[in-house]
Amino acid sequence: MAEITIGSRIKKSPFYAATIEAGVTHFTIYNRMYMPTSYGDPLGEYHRLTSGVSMWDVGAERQVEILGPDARSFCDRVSARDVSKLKPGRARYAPICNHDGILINDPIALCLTEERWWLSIADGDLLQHCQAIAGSEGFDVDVFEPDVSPLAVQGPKAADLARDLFGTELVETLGFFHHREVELDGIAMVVCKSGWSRQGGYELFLTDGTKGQALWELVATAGEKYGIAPGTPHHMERIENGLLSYGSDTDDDTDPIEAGLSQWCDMDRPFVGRDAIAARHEEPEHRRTLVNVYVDVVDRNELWTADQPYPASVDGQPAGFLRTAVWSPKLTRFIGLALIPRRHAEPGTYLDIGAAGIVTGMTVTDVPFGVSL
Ligand code: THG
Repeated sequence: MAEITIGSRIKKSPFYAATIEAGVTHFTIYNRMYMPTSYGDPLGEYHRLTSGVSMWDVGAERQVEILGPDARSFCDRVSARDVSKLKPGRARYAPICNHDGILINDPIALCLTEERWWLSIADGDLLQHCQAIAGSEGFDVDVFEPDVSPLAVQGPKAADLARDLFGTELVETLGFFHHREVELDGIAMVVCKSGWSRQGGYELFLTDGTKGQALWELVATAGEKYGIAPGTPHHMERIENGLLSYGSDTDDDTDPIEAGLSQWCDMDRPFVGRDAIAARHEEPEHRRTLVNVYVDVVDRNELWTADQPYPASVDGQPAGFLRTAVWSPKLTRFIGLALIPRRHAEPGTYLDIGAAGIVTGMTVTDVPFGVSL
């Protein structure tokens, strides 16, 4: 079993010490930070997330702050989604492309004030991209990383916990993707009703990195009566419920349409990458698409450690990749996401996979995994 070296080149979140103390067993590297991916009990963590409440160190979802008179127009220029009318106190999922139309991140954009926005980023160097575009196109903004670290509280009991922490008024008035500045026991944060699960919950954007331990303890203590325990963003739950993992489900040549994000792309505006995306899809049959698949697995225990993605084929010809595969506790079978040529994306199509005999094949389905039949 290989291990990862912990050192100063990779940044630690303000909750890092608390996660070690809480028994984290697995990290991934995300935005050049350590991000917990398991505390050693994937199924237990899944069930706590789907039936109780779970707390996650997602400090690696770094912020890019856009500050200045052109903050709004700048965010609208880099975002494939129209954010030109986003109000202060609101957030929006906002895919971002490079000039070639390739998806390079899928942050949540938070409008704090007219002139102050955060892009809460997935795994990719969005800071440099934004700094370069702000400079080259002459936007009157500063683009930098602020001291902000999200702690997610997710699960059906997250609202009860939030009520105990922040009061009934906040829980009853804060809608989905709304946020507000709050101070709790001298800890300043922005509370947003968001998070990378479909179980409901909040993200506490800590705005003072010296208070990570204090915030962690506050949430853990208040959550005791709801059976809270540390968890992590969870692939079983998010694949069941159709949330994209940029970089897991996509590769370096994926545009947002291929990634299934067309509903978040407002193509009638001149955002960075718009023309290139349109050109890529002039001949849509030459493009790929991300599909849900049922996965045939020989050795269930091997899948946890096997390397992904898996190359797929049809009639011996290469046919894209199974990007991500997991056990679904809800459907009691293996499911996954595959990035494959459109011509093979018809529901019911079977694709071969030769991943050292662990995964043998997959069948495309158009049934959303989150729907109980
Ligand atoms: N929280 C924060 N930052 C993040 C994530 C997060 N950065 C990276 C990653 N997650 C971004 N990915 C997503 C993907 C989907 C959603 C949120 C983050 C999401 N989508 C809803 C949907 O698809 O229905 C709502 C979209 C909308 O209404 O705008 O929630 O989780 N801080």
